[in-house]
Parts: sequence; structure tokens; C-alpha cells
Amino acid sequence: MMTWWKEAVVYQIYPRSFQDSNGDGIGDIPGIIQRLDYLQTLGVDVIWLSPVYASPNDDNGYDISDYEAIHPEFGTMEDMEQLIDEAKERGIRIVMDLVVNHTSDEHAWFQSAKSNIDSPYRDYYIWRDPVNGKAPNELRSAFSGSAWKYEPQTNQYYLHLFSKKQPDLNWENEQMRKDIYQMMNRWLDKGIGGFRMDVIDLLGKDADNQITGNGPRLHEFLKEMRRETFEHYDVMTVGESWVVTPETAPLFADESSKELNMMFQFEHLMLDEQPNTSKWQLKSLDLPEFKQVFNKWQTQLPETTWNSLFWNNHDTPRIVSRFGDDQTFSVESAKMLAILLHMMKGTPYIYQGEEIGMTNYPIQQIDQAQDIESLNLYEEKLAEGWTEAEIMETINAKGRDNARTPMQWTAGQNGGFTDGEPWMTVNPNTSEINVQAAVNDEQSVFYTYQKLIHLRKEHPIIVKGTFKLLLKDHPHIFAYEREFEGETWLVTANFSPETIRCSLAETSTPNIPMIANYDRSEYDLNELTLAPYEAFVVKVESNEN
Ligand code: TEU
Ligand code: CA
Repeated sequence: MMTWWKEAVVYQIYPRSFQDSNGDGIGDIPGIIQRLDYLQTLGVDVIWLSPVYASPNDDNGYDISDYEAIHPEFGTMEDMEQLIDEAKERGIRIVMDLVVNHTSDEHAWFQSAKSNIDSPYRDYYIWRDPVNGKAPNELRSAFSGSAWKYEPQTNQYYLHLFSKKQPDLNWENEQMRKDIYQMMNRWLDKGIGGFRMDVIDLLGKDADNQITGNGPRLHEFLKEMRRETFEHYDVMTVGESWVVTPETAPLFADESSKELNMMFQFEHLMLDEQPNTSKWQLKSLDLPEFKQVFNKWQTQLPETTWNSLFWNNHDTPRIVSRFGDDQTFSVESAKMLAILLHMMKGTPYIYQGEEIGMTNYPIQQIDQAQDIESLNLYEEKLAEGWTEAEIMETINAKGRDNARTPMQWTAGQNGGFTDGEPWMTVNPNTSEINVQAAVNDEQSVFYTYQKLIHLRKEHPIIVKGTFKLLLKDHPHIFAYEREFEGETWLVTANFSPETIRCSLAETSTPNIPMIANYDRSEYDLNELTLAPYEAFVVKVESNEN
């Protein structure tokens, strides 16, 4: 099996917000093509492209109305093919976002199914009779409210685990599965680099028993999908799951399971919320707990199960605003977070703008929100008695719009994202945080990311080394060792705005950093004084020698 994806670094593009090429204020595929040279300079191997398919945009493209058409806002199929080719010329593969838990309600299948109980497509979706005149059960939508919507024309409810405009597909239906596999194969034949699979753990759901993730037939379907599609191509596959654990990850991503190459899991991003509530009930991060979660994923997966590494995607707030300091130490903390993550075991993913330290962009009022999740949440929490201020606080901390403001290319008008009116306001800090400034400044966050990518290519220890957590109870320091073929690297990060003293190892030789975020020529590990958010990586002499 080809395993180039273990050495790869992935860059996620949210196309609506990346680069507009025609002045309509919406990022598009020709815009991405214009920026491929930039991505090549950064050094990434793969682009994960968020959905560009035809869509009414109820959930910004995660509601697909035609899997084999490009949304005209984004361009044409020729543009898409050109993107695949031009990326390939630069050694970059295009991984498509595959959203097959649900379609749009405007997909032809649903249009046929909706009004006609005898349609061959009726059973492509999940329909149930009312129970005592109400929804069949208590299942909830991720975007607030019941997961069932009543259709008067046929007197049944359909299931939607996301918005009402995202009816869930019925994976029990064999013909539906075949249609999906054929669609996937047509994309694979175009030469794409693989699939990022949206909410993949939901496919095997048993709605009647209110089982959504990890349902009874999930792994049967994924094995079948692989056999029928990507097994025959040299591509990478990554499954998104909010519920996967180190115990269940091998079911999806172990070499022996014959399903996917790796999982995209969020456990480390769920620690700033009250346990067993929702991401909206805020809590401050407890560093030992955070380290413990990483430690678990780094050490408990079998040798044959691969993992992914990321801080950000289009659903999560900007990492420098979340776990760093986007005011006083924005550059230092952005670099610290990068170093800490990219030195771990797994395939790193960079979300557009992360490599220049883009930050959250708080809104003042709900009418400035774009995302359906935040808009629905606002209504729900108001009804539950939250104050307006409480709701705005949590939306600004956790809302998905934070990640979706346009890419900041220049200090100029609209950050160089568009010549027109941007679909979403550009963060005014584009005057300082932008690609042009970053590329012209050797000390910028951009060059830390570029160097991390280069180090990964040069040193097999980063891909293959074992992981050992150090100082596990320390409240401010996140430190670990990697070891491979007798070589040991030490990664140390001060996860706080304070100066911290500590001691890490007894070594006689001065330790010269492989990479760091402060300008120091060597580190004395016996007596370290770490500046706010300081991070460094050194090779250490093993004590046994
Ligand atoms: O996200 C899966 C998912 O579970 C999220 O919607 C999650 O509940 C939410 O973002 C937490 O705030 C994927 C996509 O990444 C997301 O953009 C889509 O909205 C969702 O699936 C539905 O397709
Ligand atoms: Ca455009």
C-alpha cells in the first residue's frame, strides 16, 4: 500500500473565503488556481477542498444538490479539472470533501422522493410515520431543534441530523449506495487525490433506536465503499468524526480494517467546554487534561493506525484566539502552537490563514452572523432564557464564522480577497496580518510553518518516532520527546503568557534548536527560563550514552 499521506502536509481551503477572481465577492476555483504558487512556496502536498459542488448553500456547500456539477459561483467543471492539473504540476493533490451522510433537499433524488411515496428514490432517505401526531422520536439536529421534519404531502417525517435542508441518506438502500460509489469513481477518474469524508461515523445510523454515530452497519458500509471505489486508486482518505476514540479509531483506520487511511478527530478541541454539555457551555482549558488527551492519541493507537493533527478547520474558532493570545503575543503563540502540533505523530492539516496567524473576528450583533448553526442557536438559547450577552459571548468564542472570514492576502481593500463586496466582512486586522506582509518578513508565522513542513520532509523521526509526554502535571509547560533509531528530539512549549522556569533533562552539551519561536542560539535544559509562549525543538543526547 502506498503511504505517501503519512509524510504529507494537508492544507484546507474553504473556497468561498479563499480568493475571489471575478469581483462577485465569493471565492472561486480560478482564485484558488491563482494562489497555487503561494501554496507551493508554503510547501504543502495536499489540498483538502471544502465542497464546491452545486448547492443552495443552506450550510455553505455541505448541502449538495448535485455531486457532479460545480456550483456556478465557484466556476465550471473545466475550472475544476484545470485546478486538479495545475495542482498536480506543483506536486499538490486535490482531496475532495465527500458529504454522503445527507444531500440537499434540492437534490433531484429528494425532489422526486419528497412528494411521491412510490418514487424509486423515496427509500434513499429516511421516512417515518408520525407517532401520536408527533415526530417519531427525540433525535435532535446538530443545528438545534428536532431532527425530524414533517412533510404534509405524504404525511411522514424525514430525518435530518443537520439542517432541514439536509435530509439524511438511507445507507440501508443498496441502490443508493451504488449510485454514490459510481459518483465517487467518476471523481476518482478525474485524478483527484482522495476524499475527506464528512461525518463519516453517521452512515450506519439506526434512527429508530436513536443511534447516530457508530451504528450497527457502519463498518460494513465503509468496507464496501472502499472495495467499490478508492481501493483501486492511489489516494488518501480521511474520515471526520466527533465521537471517535483511540479504541474505535482502528475500526476505521487500521491497515487491517480495510476502510480509511486516517481519522480526523476532535477530542483535543472539546476541552474548553463543560463536559457532557455542548461546545456552547464554555470552560477554560486545563493544560494537564489537554496534554493527557494528546498523550492518549499519540500512544494508544496501534502502530498500524494513522492519525491526523490539526488545530483548525472551517467549523472551529481560530487557534491563536482560542488557545494562544491574539493580542500581546499573537506571533509567539501562533508559532508555539504550530511547533507543538507539527512535531507530533500524524498527518498535519493547516486551515487557510492559520499559517499567517489569522484570528477570530468577533461580531456585535446576531444579524452579523452568517452561519446557520449560530443563527439557530441564537433562537434556541433565547427561548431557553439565556441573555443576549451570554449568547453573543459563546458565539464569538465558538461560532464557525470565526474561521470563515475571507483570507487576508494584503493590507489593502478587503485584504486583497475581492475587488467587489465580500460575502463576509474581512477582519480589519488584515492591515497587519496578511500574506504579503508575512512573506516579506523572515520572522513571520508563515516561515515557521514553512520550516516545519521542510523539517518533516528531512527527518523521518517526525513521521515515525515514538512519543513520550514529559512533565505531565505541569500546569504551563507542554513537553514531549520523539525517538527514532537512537535519536531523540525534545519539544518544549510554554503554553502561557508568563515566564516559566523549569528543568527538563541533564545534559552536558549545549542544545542547538532545530526550530524555535524566540531568537536563542542554545538551550540549557537543566535550567530553562521560558519566555511567554516560548517553544523550541532540540536534539538531545540520550542519558544512557
Ligand atoms: O461537520 C460535522 C459536525 O458534526 C459539525 O456540524 C459540528 O456539529 C459543528 O460544526 C460543531 O460546531 C461537518 C462539516 O464539517 C460541517 O461544516 C457541516 O455543517 C456538517 O458536517 C454537515 O455536513
Ligand atoms: Ca467569485
